[in-house]
Amino acid sequence: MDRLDPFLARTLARRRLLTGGALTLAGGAALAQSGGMAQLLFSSGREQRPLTSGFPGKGEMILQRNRPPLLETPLSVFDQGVFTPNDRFFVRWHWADIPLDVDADAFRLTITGGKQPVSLFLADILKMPRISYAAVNQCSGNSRGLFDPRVPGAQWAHGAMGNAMWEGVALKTLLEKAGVSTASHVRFGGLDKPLTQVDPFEKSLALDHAMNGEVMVAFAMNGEQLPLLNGFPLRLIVPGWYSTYWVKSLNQIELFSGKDANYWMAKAYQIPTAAGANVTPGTTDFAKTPISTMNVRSWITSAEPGARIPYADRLPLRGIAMGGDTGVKRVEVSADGGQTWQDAKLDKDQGRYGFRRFEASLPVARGQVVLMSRATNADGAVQPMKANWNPGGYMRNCVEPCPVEIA
Ligand SMILES: Nc1nc2c(c(=O)[nH]1)N[C@H]1C(S)=C(S)[C@@H](COP(=O)(O)O)O[C@H]1N2
Ligand SMILES: [Mo]
Repeated sequence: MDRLDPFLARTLARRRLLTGGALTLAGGAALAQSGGMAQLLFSSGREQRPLTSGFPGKGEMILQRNRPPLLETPLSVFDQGVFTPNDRFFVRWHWADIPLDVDADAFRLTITGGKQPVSLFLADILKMPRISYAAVNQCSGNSRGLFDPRVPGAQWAHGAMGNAMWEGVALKTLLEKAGVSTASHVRFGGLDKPLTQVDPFEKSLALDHAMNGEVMVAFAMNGEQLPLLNGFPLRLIVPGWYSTYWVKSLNQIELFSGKDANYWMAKAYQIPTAAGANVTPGTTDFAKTPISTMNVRSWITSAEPGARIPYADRLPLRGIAMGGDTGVKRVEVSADGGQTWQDAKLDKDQGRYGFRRFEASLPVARGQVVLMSRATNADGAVQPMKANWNPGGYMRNCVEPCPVEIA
């Protein structure tokens, strides 16, 4: 039987971000706030951020920066389901000149450096064989605001991540159309542009990785076309890898040989080669390598840090875990700051690159309680108790204490 297919029935609709109204993203005008403030617990204490519903296609988000937009997903959203709704999915752009209006009929994806140049309309791509899977999109600097001592960069709490069901064409299929010759790498670029004479935001992958059949050029997210702020009409999905590689509004693919000298590969997004991407705080002189695969993490989502919870002799807990570049094998929970642990019940497996929900119920007494969750992935990697540190604020994956008051 034919699957209901909203993408072939009609081509992707033209996406226009600014339709007038109060918000002029491009002009950097003040945002209409929805009133509330988010309380984020950073390493140096609580900080407030405005909540906003002022961005087109987005519900209530934590406003980290206006232009270009950095919008964080409130933790409570992750408590509502294993997939992060498109209208609550975090947003991150590097350059202020982001696409505000894309004509889906005129849009083209070009592939150069192969045996023949290829230029594809969206309609062409929609006719190609598709793949689909769940995968977590997580910023390399997710949870950076919890680094101690603090480091510069976007001060995210834990909401610079989201899990979606992605659908698109395997990058391999597209590269085969171009004819892979002797290239060693593949570079990806999007429609956004820097305002000054600096390197555009471009990332590259080794050819073997690009051809693994999993790396995807996606046109759909959770069964809908991509929101413009999340990369309409096409974005790269590199499952298991940090989202710095997940180039949005992807319109250029280039096969090349040799080392990528672009700033975003050669200079930015470098992590220490040391275990756990961990160096002594303050150190800047260490062996570096480009960030790549994600690590195992978990979060309690049924309570926010600092919450007051009415007393009952057992406290029900819920949360989410991710394995990094493999599945989640186990999640343990603690209500005594990590002295004793109990296995949580894992919810349905949605695929090894996605979130896995868990739940548990723990005996608690009245007073201050520190809740924790600790995940183990399919490779046996366990979240460490101690946080890592590096100057970029990358790859945090320690057990996150969630202090609450049972009253
Ligand atoms: N074209 C383009 N793609 C991009 C970026 C960008 O600045 N431009 N930022 C990357 C980074 S660092 C992140 S964290 C993710 C954010 O994806 P999202 O906005 O869909 O959540 O997009 C990635 N892809
Ligand atoms: Mo990022």
